[in-house]
Amino acid sequence: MRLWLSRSLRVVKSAGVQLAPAIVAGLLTGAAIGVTPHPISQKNREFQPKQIAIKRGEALRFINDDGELLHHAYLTSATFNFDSGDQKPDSTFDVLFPVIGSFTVLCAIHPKMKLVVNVD
Ligand SMILES: [Cu+2]
Repeated sequence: MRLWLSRSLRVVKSAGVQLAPAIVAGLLTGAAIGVTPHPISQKNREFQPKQIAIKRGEALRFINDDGELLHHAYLTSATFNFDSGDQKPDSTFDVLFPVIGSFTVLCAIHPKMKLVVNVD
């Protein structure tokens, strides 16, 4: 990884001033895959997106961006569980999905909130 990166950076350096910023941005995005959590909004008492496909080992970031409301994301299944507890406004909660499967995340406070997570 380090070798690949330094070789790529040399390419960026020789690509000239105008092209360099775009290439560097692409490199950073590529390096972040697998570590940057996928954001999940909870505005208006809805998970947004309502469905998401991720790879095993990736994470979701539940953002309470819903004014003064509390949320409380949880998942119960045979292979994987989590429970955020009551989530305060303007806070985030990250969950890494370590197993493959199709999961439904619910909110303990708002029964209509539903998020389907497909992990492969
Ligand atoms: Cu909620």
